[in-house]
Amino acid sequence: VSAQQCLPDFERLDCWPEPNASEQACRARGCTWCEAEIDGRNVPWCYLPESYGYKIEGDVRTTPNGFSLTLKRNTTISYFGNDANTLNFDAEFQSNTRLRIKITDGTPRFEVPIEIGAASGGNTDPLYEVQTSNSPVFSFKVVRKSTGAVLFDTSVGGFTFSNQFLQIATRLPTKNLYGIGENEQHSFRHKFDQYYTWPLYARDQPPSYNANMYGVHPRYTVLEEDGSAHGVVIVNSNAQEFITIPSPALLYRTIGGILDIYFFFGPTPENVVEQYTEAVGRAPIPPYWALGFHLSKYGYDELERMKGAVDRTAAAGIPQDVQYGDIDIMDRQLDFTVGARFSGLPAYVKELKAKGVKFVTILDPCISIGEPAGSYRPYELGNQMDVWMKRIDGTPVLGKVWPEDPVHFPDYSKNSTREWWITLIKEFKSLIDYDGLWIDMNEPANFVNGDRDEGCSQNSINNPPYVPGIWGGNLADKTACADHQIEKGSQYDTHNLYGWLESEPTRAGTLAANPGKRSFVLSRSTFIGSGKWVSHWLGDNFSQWDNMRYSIIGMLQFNQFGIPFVGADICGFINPTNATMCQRWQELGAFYPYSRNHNAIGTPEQDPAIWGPEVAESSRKALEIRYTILPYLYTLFHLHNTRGTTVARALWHEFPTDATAAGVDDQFLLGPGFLVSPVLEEGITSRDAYIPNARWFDYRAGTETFVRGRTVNLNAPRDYIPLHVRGGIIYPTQEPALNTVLSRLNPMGLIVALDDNDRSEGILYYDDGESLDSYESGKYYLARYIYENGNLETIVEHDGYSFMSTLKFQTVRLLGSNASRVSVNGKEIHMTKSAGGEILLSNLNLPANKPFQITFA
Ligand code: MIG
Repeated sequence: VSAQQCLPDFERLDCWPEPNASEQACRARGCTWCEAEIDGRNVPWCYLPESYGYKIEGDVRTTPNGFSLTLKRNTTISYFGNDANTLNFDAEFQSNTRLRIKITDGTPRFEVPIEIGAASGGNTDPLYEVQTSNSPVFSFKVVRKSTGAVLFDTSVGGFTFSNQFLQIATRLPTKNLYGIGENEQHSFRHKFDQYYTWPLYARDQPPSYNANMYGVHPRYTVLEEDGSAHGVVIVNSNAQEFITIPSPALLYRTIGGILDIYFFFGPTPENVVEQYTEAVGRAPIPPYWALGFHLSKYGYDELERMKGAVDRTAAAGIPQDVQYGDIDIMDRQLDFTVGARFSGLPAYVKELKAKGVKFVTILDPCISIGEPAGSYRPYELGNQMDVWMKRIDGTPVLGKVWPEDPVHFPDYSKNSTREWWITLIKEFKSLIDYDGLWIDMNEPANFVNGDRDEGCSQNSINNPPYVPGIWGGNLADKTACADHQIEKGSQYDTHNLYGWLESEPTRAGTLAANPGKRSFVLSRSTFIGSGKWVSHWLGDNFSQWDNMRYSIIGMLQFNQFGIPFVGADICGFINPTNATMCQRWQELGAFYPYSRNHNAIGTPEQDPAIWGPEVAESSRKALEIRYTILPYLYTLFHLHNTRGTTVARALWHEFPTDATAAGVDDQFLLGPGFLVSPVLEEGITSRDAYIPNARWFDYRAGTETFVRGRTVNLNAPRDYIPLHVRGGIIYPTQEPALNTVLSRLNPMGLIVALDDNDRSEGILYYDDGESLDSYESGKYYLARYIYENGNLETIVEHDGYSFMSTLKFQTVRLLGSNASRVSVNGKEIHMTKSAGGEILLSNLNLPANKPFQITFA
């Protein structure tokens, strides 16, 4: 092929994904070989011809909610053999905003055992249409009707459906692509300057560029030209990868299952998450205490050091709601035990709880088989109940993890395992009175590849013809063999579901252990829909400034994945941190939805008080702001639970037509209006920040920013994180305290920030913070606050939480008004106005559950 006839570098669909491409082999496969013009951009030299794929056979069949087609294979090119000759293509218009495209080959193949929730809103007026074409081969387009934008377009080619290699590619309408995880990404918006591969396969893997990490979320959002957004999820649990193609296009490959693709049409970015979580499930509202600050370390080594950290934190006046125990509290790292060095821990946990501090402890899935017969109940009972992952011959898999002796991996897809796990979790409660659980190593992680004694046998499951670009290059790398079995299937199909399958039983266990109370479970490995059971931390990050920066991207991604309760290990996990980094990280981490400082074994302690007064003070001040806005944050979780909206939010979710906002990923919002602009570099005391086009006020001083739609340099001394509130939103607050048991008794307040029309509106959801079904049983308080024409009014929507009557609204901060007089419920009172223009009302003494009216003039 002469150079002129070559497809341009950035439009090629790789025909040789496996190693050792050669011209001869490429041609033998029926593909085109053309050297790339540009080096170093991962351009494939062997690529598919345009006419590759399937042809529609027969007529379109109308189905109750869409249509289906039969496709016949129309190529002799085969990547790895075993191509399906006949496919069924099914388009189901599930609602006006949700489309499902399902492609199967009519043979029994693995399908992810996930429940997808029904779509609301009917399907009589879809925002989209699906067009099919048969020329030169079958392809389909998904089009947004209102704009004509082509959101998905497989005419780019490459469609393949074989036994162990499935592939689909689409053109992208813009380069505003976000999502696909879990990977460490260096920009929230994907880059299109070259081909990038994003492998997805659950792995015990600290954040590293291009590595497949703990969880699997084959999901992305695209922001379209006009600011509309759509989301796509491919429900598949095999080893897989996405490749971004500069044209721009996206290529997806998986090595099993089916192609089951859901589209969510927004049109706003938040609508996309609402629709996605309607399908895959929403997170229940967390216990209130879980929104406080968490402190953890792997390797306290002895109880006294854990106590020291807790005492230091309190002595520095730093709020703390939760203390953690890691595997070093166990007896020789055996689940459900407490070791001798921590024999005082159960009593200490009671002490902590008396002070209002909760305790969360860790569980690994693997169970040691080496304890003397009859002495280790998790193993004995597990054997009795037959709960283990199996080798192909039916004997339990042997792995090597933290316990000294070999381990078995529980098969959480089995009912008996669920019962076994719940029983142990319940019994454990009488050993140690924990409040929540942390499930780690559930990729599942293994220190040897495959079975400890037998390795993995050579077969097409363990050694498939193609392995996506996962680290280690082998499906068994740091985990079980692909042909190891759980009830729901082989690891080949279910590996990525392991943590997801463990999550629901763990949640059920905590619910059984704490009857009537909400569950808190933190999981390392997650999959589509995990948010309805667990929260997530971003894993074993490094104590490095760049890792601090990437944590914002991870947090924003997981909010799009429907797991809003997420954060990174504050100050970093691996390697020693330092005072200046920890100071800045504590300031940032105070605004993660999930705020925990956690640290590896063998590294110096890094709790916020250990660095001396300066870091301690900065941490205290940032966390006190977190605690002040907890009613707002808590309400955001309620809104997530009931509507599916995000908690931590990218700027472009609120300003989708703002081209600059689309690229901002070093700042974020909590909800619609609380803007966090952290310092993410060493040694600087100011930063450039983007202020979208709205009215904004400095959170602390209440002064109006007056800059809008521009980047501005913000002053940020070492002890200070820039925070702004957006006009148009009312933020409910409550005075901070050392923990939420105490802060929940404190006076409440409102921050009323006015928009361009001198209007503002907000919501407060409040309940006892711990009962399982507060909302469902009506035991909550819900009010809307509206400021309009100088009037601040309460609309009590629901008054079902009796304790609310004992709380008082004491302060109102009005930002952006030039009023000079104020009356409360008809009676004029005194107000103060700061130099910066903030109007402050204090000592209001208004019962928090009674409507009030405040009039400004
Ligand atoms: O191989 O339990 O990500 O948070 O401290 C390390 C010990 C095992 C990994 C977790 C980390 C935890 C650590 N675990």
